[in-house]
Amino acid sequence: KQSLIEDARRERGSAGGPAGSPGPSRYGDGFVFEEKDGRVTLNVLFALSSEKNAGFFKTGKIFETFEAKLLHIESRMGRKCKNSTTDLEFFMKCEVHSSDLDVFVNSLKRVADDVRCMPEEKVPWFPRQIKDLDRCNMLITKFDPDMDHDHPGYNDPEYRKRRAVISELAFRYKQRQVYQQLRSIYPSLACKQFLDGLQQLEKECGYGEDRIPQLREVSAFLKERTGFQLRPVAGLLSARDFLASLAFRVFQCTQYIRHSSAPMHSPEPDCCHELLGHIPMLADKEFAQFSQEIGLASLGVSDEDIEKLSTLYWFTVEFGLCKQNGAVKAYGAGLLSSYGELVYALSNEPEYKPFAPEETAVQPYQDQTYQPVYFVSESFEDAKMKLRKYSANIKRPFTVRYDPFTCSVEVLDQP
Ligand code: HBI
Ligand code: NLE
Ligand code: FE
Repeated sequence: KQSLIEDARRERGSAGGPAGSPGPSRYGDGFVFEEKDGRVTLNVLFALSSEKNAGFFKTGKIFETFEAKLLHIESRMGRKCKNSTTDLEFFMKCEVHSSDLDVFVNSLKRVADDVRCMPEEKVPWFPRQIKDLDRCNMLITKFDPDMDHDHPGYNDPEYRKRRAVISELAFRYKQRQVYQQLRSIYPSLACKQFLDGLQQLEKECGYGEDRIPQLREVSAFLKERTGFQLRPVAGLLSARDFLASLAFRVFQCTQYIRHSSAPMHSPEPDCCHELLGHIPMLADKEFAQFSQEIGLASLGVSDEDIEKLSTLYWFTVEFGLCKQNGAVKAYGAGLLSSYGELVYALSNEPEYKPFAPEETAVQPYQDQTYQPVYFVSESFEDAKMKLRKYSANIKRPFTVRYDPFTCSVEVLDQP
């Protein structure tokens, strides 16, 4: 694990002093240090594992040897390393002879870990955008139950463990990454219907990088556009149950979010997938109609037909590509919610086949990682028509009809 200080500083990208200032001096990391009367002021960051605390006194010796003038010192508990010892992290501001800079830092590197050295910043870094707050993560540990002997929880290991789990979550919180990254590539890679839907959602439904909208508000939005409504579901449903809900214009939505260590792809559906992948498409009238038809076609059919329908659903609603204005665009939700796969699918790497329901329905698919093959339809409308025709031809000893007034399915036995 990287130390927090390093993390924060590196991301902040500390810059050197302005070029052309009196006698700039360089240190190996490429920073420019401002020299004044033969001395430079620098910030040094380093970590010492708690097992070898003696290291601290060794660093002290180095400061002494180089006649460093200490200006400021902070220390704090670092995060647990892999070997489960805890680092103590130090932050020191000091002044040394310019000519000693290299040797000084290298000496420190011999006794401490994660040594980083950078010039004193003229103006302290500060956040410019809400997303920069991800980097405002410098903790003050004065009242931390791990550090403060007087803390009521100091002697309660269970309490401290729980606190540590919660802290870890807070540290990993990267609020806007998924939305921002995807949003930036949609205009060039997503189909028109999707872009229209997303724009409406941003305008009228509070979509944006700052918040994850509630199921209830998105459901109300969709209901007004296309009559679709959302209901919460705990996880992956059987294909039969999942498709059946579409017959009623009900879309089953997961509530949880993908793990923050893999924001760009998740093999299972999560709220990013539902909200960014599916919802904008379900705001399109024709697409909504088409989704309900797949649902109606699935009611009461054999397991083999469910398997085929769900494969078709997979290569269209989830991973479908279509031509638009001479270019290939994505309309599948599984693509539109995964930065990694969206870029991959529209690169030269994967194989493309023309969408043809009979063939597509028996294509083996991949649900762990990116698809090796995608089906491209001549147009968005073409995919809908072909799939509609396929669905209508599935044999059943009865027909079904949806009654929108009672929101129920009528079953008519065939003579
Ligand atoms: N369940 N919750 C949920 N979300 C899905 O997207 C989903 C599912 N179960 C099955 C499934 N998708 C696929 O098999 C489709 O191809 C039907
Ligand atoms: N791979 C998609 C994503 O990362 O959002 C989810 C696919 C769910 C079928
Ligand atoms: Fe999905």
